[in-house]
Amino acid sequence: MYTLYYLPGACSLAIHALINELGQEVKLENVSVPQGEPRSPEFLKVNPRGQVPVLVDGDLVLREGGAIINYLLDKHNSNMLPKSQPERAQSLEWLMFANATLHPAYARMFFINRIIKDENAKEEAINAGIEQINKLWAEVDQQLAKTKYTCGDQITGADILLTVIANWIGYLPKPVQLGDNTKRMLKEIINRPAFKKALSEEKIEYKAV
Ligand SMILES: N[C@@H](CCC(=O)N[C@@H](CS)C(=O)NCC(=O)O)C(=O)O
Repeated sequence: MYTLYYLPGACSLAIHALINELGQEVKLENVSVPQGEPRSPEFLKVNPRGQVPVLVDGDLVLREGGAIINYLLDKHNSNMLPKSQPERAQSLEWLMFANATLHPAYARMFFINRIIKDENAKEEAINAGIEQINKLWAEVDQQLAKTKYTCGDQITGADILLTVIANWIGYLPKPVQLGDNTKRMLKEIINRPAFKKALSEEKIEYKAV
């Protein structure tokens, strides 16, 4: 059985939903602590960065979401990681887009109040950051105007992670714009039984669509 260290609604929700998609059993470890308090010493031993997701599979401990998604889909021979090229490379490109480009763009906005104290500088940084996020979602929307999912007719891990990130609206200082094609895909994914189960197990409401 897998163990997944998670924070409700965080990027770890994508791993949780994928484990459900794959029909695998998982022991869920919620690492939430009251605001301002450090993570538990037990969890910091598992991940000194104190971040989720962490997946434990026997002796293997993985601490990066993109690697965990790739590992799970590959191990279980899932169609959500295409077998042939160029689809496989494109699915990894979209996964990295979600994990390494869109996710950090959100993270910069989450911590802005802590980092910038000057109000004018903060306003400028927020406007620039939200504009960047809107541009990234516009890229997703342009792709989804052509294809059902980011990589064509087959849903991939990237689509699940994008669906999780889109729901972080409540943590942003200003609203972001999601296009109609994006909303269409999000609605479809949140109605998948595996995604619904993960939301309900983490007691998370989906508010992006
Ligand atoms: N590069 C890491 C980043 C993980 C990350 O930023 N996790 C966030 C949740 S989405 C987290 O644990 N935040 C709490 C914290 O940093 O203390 C990955 O993609 O797995």
